[in-house]
Amino acid sequence: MTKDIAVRTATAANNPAPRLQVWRELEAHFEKIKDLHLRQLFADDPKRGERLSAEALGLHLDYSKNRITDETLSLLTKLAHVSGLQERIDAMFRGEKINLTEKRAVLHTALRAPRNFSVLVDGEDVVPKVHAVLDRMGAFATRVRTGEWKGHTGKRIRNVINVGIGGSDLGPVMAYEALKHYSDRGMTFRFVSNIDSTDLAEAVRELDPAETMFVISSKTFTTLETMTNARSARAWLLAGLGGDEKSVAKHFVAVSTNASEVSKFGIDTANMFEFWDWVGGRYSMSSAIGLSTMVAIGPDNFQAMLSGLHQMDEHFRTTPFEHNLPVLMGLLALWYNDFFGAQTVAVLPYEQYLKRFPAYLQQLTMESNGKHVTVDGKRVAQPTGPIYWGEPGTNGQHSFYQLIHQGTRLVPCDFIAFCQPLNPIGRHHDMLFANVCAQTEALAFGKTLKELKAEDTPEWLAPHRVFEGNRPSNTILAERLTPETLGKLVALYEQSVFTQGAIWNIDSFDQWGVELGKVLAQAIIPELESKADPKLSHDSSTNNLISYYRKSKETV
Ligand code: G6Q
Repeated sequence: MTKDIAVRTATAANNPAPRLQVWRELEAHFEKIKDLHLRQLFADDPKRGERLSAEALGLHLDYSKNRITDETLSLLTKLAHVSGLQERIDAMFRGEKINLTEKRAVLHTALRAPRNFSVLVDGEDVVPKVHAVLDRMGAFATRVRTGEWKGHTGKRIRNVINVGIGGSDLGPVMAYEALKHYSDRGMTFRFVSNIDSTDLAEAVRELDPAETMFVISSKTFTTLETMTNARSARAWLLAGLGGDEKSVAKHFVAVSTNASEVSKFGIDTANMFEFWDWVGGRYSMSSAIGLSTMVAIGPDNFQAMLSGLHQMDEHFRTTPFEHNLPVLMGLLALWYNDFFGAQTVAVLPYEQYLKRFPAYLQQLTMESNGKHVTVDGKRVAQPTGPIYWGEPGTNGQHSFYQLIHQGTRLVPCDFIAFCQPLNPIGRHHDMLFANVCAQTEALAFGKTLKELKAEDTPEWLAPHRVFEGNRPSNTILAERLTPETLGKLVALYEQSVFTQGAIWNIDSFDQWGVELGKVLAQAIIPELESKADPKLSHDSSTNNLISYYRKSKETV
């Protein structure tokens, strides 16, 4: 599809008149209910907790502790309809080039489609290609895991280091940490992303090069950080293995869309795992970028994760908005962002293995929806992309929850919890789960001055101890954290991001905002490294910083 046709499709689906009309209705509705307290909403409807929850694919979403009424939900779903959300969903799954500024299809959903599916990109069914790569990854992962793949000296590989950044790092490291319980504990997995040499130095520390494999993960295979780290990793390996260039083939594999750059680097393309330009970096953990995850947890567990992703994709594609988990979550995030003026969403997993999940979500949500213009290049009319952040519970309770409970800002929260622990010890899990319930209860209902007085709290202290409540939260529950459940959770957030982006009518799949800094850095590197004093022509602040650094370097 050409850009013009694509723009027309997108704007036709987003005919501004009905959208604006519903937006006005929502504004009027917001004025009516903005001060309504969750205490009141629950008192008026004793069954609210059961009524305002949705169940799908083994995930339970309790959204009753949100500052909404039935009318809010019906207006929000109406907004989704008039914004052309369903048309956009269909266009994405059909392989249309909905990433308009990069003229690309957006088909991470094809990466987890079963073999019998068919997804056309420019007339070609991509599902057979996807499965061919998955099969090669499976065979490779099995060879490494069983020790059949030997390093240059004949030793088996025990350490795998993924070298990548952004989308080629955050998904793999999050998935590895999340599914560590299922990983091969006889092996070590590390992740290097930062161009700060400390990252690589610490990752290879105490490792035997003869037992170490590097997975160089880069869609473009030109990214400064990844290629610099890859070259230094190569030097480390050669230094440890007597400088024999032939060793590279046994200790380096590549995941990329760019075969010619892979081969220029010296990696045999027989050891390259391919993906395609219709996979965005932050949506790539289910592509070959997941190779290190697959080596860690094995092909069957990786398949289970893909199945979870696919199930949620299908739920998103086919379920009426009123019962559609990603749509509901997307609409609620938009409600707080655009009507209550909330600037952030806290994601609070009560599961230690999900410790990197908030960091992963930061890229997914903020790189996708941190946009200031619509698909047709006009300034957006509403704030877009809330800031996502978080930490695993219960740690957060002893630090930043104070602000969420008693501060002056509204911070909608997503609590994520599991009914069964992966490492049961004594009463830990009941205590953990009690904290989830207690926090959402305290946030919603708080503690009034009257209640404090009834407890004989001294008058001077009482205001400090008041919890106003009315702080909204979602609670997402699942039985236990499995590869399949992780897949469902990831797709839940991916598609919630899609929902929000579709309503704002923005391109959630480009990331021009990361480009400018990269270009400027390329100009500054030679100014830091040149022997002769460079002629600096930046602003006075940047010039000063460069001079300060150069002076410090001279003293070393
Ligand atoms: C994600 C972005 C970005 C990308 C990195 C790494 O959507 O595109 O985070 O993943 O810049 O890029 P390469 O994989 O090309 O090295």
